[in-house]
Amino acid sequence: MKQQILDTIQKYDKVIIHRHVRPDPDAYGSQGGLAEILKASFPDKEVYVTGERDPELDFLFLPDAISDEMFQGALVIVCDTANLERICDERYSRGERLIKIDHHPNEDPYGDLLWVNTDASSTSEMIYDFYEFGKNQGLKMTNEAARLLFAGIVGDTGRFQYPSTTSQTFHYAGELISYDFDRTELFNQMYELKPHMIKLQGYVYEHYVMNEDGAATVKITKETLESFSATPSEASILVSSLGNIKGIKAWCFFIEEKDEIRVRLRSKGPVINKIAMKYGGGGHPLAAGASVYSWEETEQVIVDIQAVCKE
Ligand SMILES: [Mn+2]
Repeated sequence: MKQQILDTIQKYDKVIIHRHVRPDPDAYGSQGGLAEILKASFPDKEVYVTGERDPELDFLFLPDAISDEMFQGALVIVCDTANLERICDERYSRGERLIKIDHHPNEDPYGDLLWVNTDASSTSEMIYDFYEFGKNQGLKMTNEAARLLFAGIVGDTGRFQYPSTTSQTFHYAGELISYDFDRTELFNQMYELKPHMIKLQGYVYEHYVMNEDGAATVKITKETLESFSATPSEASILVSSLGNIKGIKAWCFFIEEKDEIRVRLRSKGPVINKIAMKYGGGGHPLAAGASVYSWEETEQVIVDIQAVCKE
């Protein structure tokens, strides 16, 4: 598959790379890392990154402005995105060919070429793997590509803590840090929290509820967000903060947005993406998300989380 993808890239003069909505460092990292590798390897090609800008991730890069016409005859590659609905920038279908590169379960096998590796910690790890595979066929790594891929791996592994981290992950991360970028600055950009966020984290620690089976939830209403001057996407950054509570097995943040309540699920063992799917969402077995449309509905989600923790 890697050879087919490389052959296809070589055939096209123009490559447009997408990622998922509500981006995280792996979405940006795999998208931008691949773009940087392709730009360095094929200076004659036009390579673009598209998708709505997320100000929280400006330290990684700013997406390109792309007109509709630019999709004509382009090769479109989508990174880190399990299903079509989650692709950021719906013009992905306007290209000539579509490639999916992802590490989520392949629930929605879209695209003309698909490379899905659920054993990879991150799509950024897969992009490094792709570079390794193609470096004797002209693929070049750059300092900037290394910085972006490292950010993606760090983000999706929770700084190398999650079980998805393998010896290959460490091996690739080790290769990546041999490139010239400021790792300390990158970690600060990824993990420093503004003072209002630390206060909101305090609210989360004070208000989460956990039962004897280790099922925990916290509800963050619009009013709460307003009182901390925080946005829903800022609140979702705190989801992992409950993970170090002794005895916790699975947990959920309910974050009220304009017309919906985002359900952000995390787990240390019980499979929670089935719960997400039940509510029209999806994700990994231990990290998933969905949306519900009333606070009554959140009660049913809580029952579901408690059930998987009891099993
Ligand atoms: Mn990912």
